[in-house]
Amino acid sequence: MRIDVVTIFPDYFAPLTLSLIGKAQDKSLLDVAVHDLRDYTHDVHRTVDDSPYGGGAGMVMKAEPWAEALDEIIAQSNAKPTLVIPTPAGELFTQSRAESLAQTPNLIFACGRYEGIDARVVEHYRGRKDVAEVLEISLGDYVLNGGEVAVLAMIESLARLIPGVVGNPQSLVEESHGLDGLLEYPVYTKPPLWRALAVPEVLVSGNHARIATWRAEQSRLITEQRRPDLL
Ligand code: 6GU
Repeated sequence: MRIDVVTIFPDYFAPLTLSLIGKAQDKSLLDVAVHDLRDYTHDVHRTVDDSPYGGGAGMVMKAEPWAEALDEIIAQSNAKPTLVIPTPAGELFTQSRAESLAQTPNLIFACGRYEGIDARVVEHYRGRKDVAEVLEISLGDYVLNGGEVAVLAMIESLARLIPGVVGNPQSLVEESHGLDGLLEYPVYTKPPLWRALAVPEVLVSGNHARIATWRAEQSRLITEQRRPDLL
């Protein structure tokens, strides 16, 4: 999978060289290229923003550098890319969205800052269905200063679903938002007694059927308590 990220803060993406995502890049399962939006400006100040039409607080990112960057990246793509624009005004990012993005050979993330990107950029690429699929995606109902942190989260969650990135594929099934759509059951390791707290007896019973039943019950209880909307 090829991922292109456009941002005015390329340094935000340094963590992608670490851990499983870094190893995935070493193994060529994943190829992440980060582009500085300011490289697509032509004035001495490398201007990427301007004041909003209609007035109001903050600045808006200019359409021209975005289009130059995106046109170049799209032209270099082998397959038709999916263009993801992180915005708190987008559709909610979910595990099922991560699963579908993990199957996309070419992803482009356009990280907006300030009050967002001139709306004509999305309008333009939405109208060019021959060259890209456009998605506006939000991580949740809160506001970040820009798309960078959201894109790091999206890349981590989709990259771990690419075959070979996570060592044991079974660990992708038995986790929160896994196959059953429930939250994960609690987990324990040695020692069996720690600060007067014992590991639940069933887990040391060796009875795999009882263990599976207990875990399914725990998942349901925890989901009921914390996220009844998932049931
Ligand atoms: Cl994707 N971007 C920004 N700027 N804020 C957010 C978000 C995205 N998701 C939640 N808050």
